Amino acid sequence: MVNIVIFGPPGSGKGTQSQKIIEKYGYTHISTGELLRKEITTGSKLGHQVKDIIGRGDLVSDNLIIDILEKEFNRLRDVPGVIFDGFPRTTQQAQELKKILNKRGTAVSVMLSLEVEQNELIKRLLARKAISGRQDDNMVVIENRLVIYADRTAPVVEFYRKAGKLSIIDGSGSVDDIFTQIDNVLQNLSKQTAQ
Ligand code: B4P
Repeated sequence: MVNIVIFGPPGSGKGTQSQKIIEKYGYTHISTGELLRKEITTGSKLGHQVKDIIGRGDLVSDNLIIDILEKEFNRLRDVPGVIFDGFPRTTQQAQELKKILNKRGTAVSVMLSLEVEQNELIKRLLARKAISGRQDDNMVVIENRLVIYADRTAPVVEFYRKAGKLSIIDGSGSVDDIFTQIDNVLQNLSKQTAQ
């Protein structure tokens, strides 16, 4: 089973590139951001708990998100691959993901780290706000999300670098050009697995 961690700052295109991977490879997508937004939309207890946290651009607690992720992952049966989008976002989450996958006899195959300059990230998120109306896509909250990304999330790259799983992707071009880089990495991965 292929396990892809798609990683990068807010607006780096994790969701966009995940859709391209799904179209080509048929992998299952687990986006923790989408799972949380669904809870908010349905007005669940969990949704109420996380609404303000997401609205401020803060991270929800590790315990809460690890629990959500584990339940979602354990629901999957016989899938060829999984894309973890927006998880892990802290080193503790990365350690827990390793344990969750180990229990199923599998491991992270690759981390695709999308690198994009800050001005471009802000431009993309403000453009998305006009279409999606996402509560966390406004200038004040975007700035907080970027600070939190730098402080708490960016160090996760080192975890996967040390494990020899890191693949850096230039996330600044067109959607198709970025996907070409990702596709090359995934094709090499399947060649290695086939050997
Ligand atoms: P997410 O939903 O993961 O929010 P995100 O980081 O902004 O990523 P998203 O997928 O939306 O954006 P993308 O990079 O695809 O999380 C939301 C919140 O949930 C977090 O802030 C946090 O509070 C909470 N949360 C989620 N997971 C958590 C965890 N593990 N631990 C704790 N809290 C957690 O950017 C897409 C935008 O860029 C789109 O508008 C797209 O059209 C555009 N775009 C993409 N590629 C482009 C390109 N090449 N050129 C131009 N535009 C492009």
